[in-house]
Amino acid sequence: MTRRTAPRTRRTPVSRRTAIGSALALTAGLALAGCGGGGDGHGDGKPRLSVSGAYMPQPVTQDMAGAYFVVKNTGSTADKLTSVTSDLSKDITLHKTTGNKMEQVDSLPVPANGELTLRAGGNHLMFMGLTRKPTAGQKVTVELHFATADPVTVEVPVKPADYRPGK
Ligand SMILES: [Cu+2]
Repeated sequence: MTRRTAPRTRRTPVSRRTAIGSALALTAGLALAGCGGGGDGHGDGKPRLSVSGAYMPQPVTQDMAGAYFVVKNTGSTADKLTSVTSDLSKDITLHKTTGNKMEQVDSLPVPANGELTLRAGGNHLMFMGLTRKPTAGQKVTVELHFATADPVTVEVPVKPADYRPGK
């Protein structure tokens, strides 16, 4: 990718060819790392999103609930989570937490070849004015909307209020 791998200092033809060869190998390696093994259309410049680890702690009241998940992007283009819809609430907002203060944001970034993580004490969804009170064992259907990628529908399992992933 960079010229730095092929310095222009005194080179014989043989070593120059070697340097060019390494540069090509490096470029191919980067292209492979960027595709993330996501099937066809490598390098098409689109975000490739998948959602995992979703859960909603059983809300204490019908006033408010939160939800967490991870959005993985194996594409080489960044995206943004811009809104969420669900039949559970007409008022769903995106929040980030800085220190112990949470604030509403217009979007949450999904980096290229990276992840957006929503977790307790960090980024989260906030559902206000619930249409029902979900209980552990049920599922809540939410649709995630992104700036670029198509919407993703997620069946979010409702967990006990004190549930923490990996415990
Ligand atoms: Cu919040």
